[in-house]
Amino acid sequence: MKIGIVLYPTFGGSGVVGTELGKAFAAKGHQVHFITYSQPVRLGSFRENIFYHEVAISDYPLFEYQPYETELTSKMVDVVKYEGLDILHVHYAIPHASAAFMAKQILKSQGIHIPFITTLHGTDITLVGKDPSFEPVISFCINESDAVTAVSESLKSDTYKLFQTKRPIHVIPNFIAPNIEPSNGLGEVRRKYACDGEKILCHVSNFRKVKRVEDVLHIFSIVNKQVRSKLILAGDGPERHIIERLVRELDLGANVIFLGKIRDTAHVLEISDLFLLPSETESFGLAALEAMAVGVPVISSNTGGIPEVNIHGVTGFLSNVGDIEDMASNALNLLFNEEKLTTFKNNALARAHDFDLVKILPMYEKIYFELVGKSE
Ligand code: GMT
Repeated sequence: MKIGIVLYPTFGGSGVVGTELGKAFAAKGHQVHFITYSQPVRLGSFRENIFYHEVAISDYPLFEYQPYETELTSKMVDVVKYEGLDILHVHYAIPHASAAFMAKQILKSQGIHIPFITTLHGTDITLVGKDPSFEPVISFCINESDAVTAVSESLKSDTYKLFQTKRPIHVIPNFIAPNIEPSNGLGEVRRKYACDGEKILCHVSNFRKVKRVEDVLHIFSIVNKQVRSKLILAGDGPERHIIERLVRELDLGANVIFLGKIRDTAHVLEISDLFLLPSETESFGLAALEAMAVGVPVISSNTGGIPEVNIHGVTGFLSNVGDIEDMASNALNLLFNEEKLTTFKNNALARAHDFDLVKILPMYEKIYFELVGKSE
């Protein structure tokens, strides 16, 4: 099959999921064409069956805002037509689903049928999407997509609550890609960040308000008073300067390490004892699953789709959003008890296998085949 994948090529979860999915389909022998404005960060080096089509963004002086959606649409039309794609899979509703709808109509006028599948990832529905200025477009795109998937039951139910749609939404959870190469000399790497006997807590995000990175610091501040520990923060984003200031205010400078944006977080997670994810809302929490996949228990909020991934009292603990005292006490509960921590680490690893790519890939593939087999 020839598959076109449209995504945000950045560090965000939707881009990671779209890219890993494309890589997996290419490995299975499908031809995969990524269509986006820059090379997806997780794409890696040259691979068989993978093609990348860059959407060039013009800077015509008349436009105060460049019409990305229009340029994306034109590129989609071009790639479908000249590469002979069978299906388009767009990750994130805005503006990818509306561009796909438009591309589909243009191609239809030229006698070409192209089905498109839209995967809803979270903020396109729960934050950006519920903004009244986007609502009519998103409702329309959900209704016009040939198939719609959501990454959790929670996101599916939010979509029905927030949008005018009754159409079936398939829940296909996010997954773990099997390309994490175990690193050598973990102990040595660990010693670069923490002294012997110190614990390492970790948080990875895009430092947006919704991630509540301030809570991460407050939790760590409580933990650090009772357990010798370090906090590693990976990622970057609009809240980072606030967080840096808070680190100074809380006098945590010696114990908090900012790594900034890194491509491969697995190696940072591997040296961590606990992962903190106190988000305001989270449709799935891919970062938590990635932590669990290398055996790191998760201390998180109980919002959105997180409880579908992190099991309270088994793979970590869940608390109400903003309840930093409870999250800190849950972290200490594990850090004080080495045996319990080891059990939770093993549980986290085992739970992550429920989300192995081999289990998830056929769910998408089934939809692709159904749509491609069906002509309008
Ligand atoms: O978390 C973000 O802000 C990025 C966003 C994205 O679209 O890249 O993540 C969303 O999609 C991820 C992949 O499906 C999910 O794991 C995240 O939970 C979801 N983020 C939110 O719902 C806030």
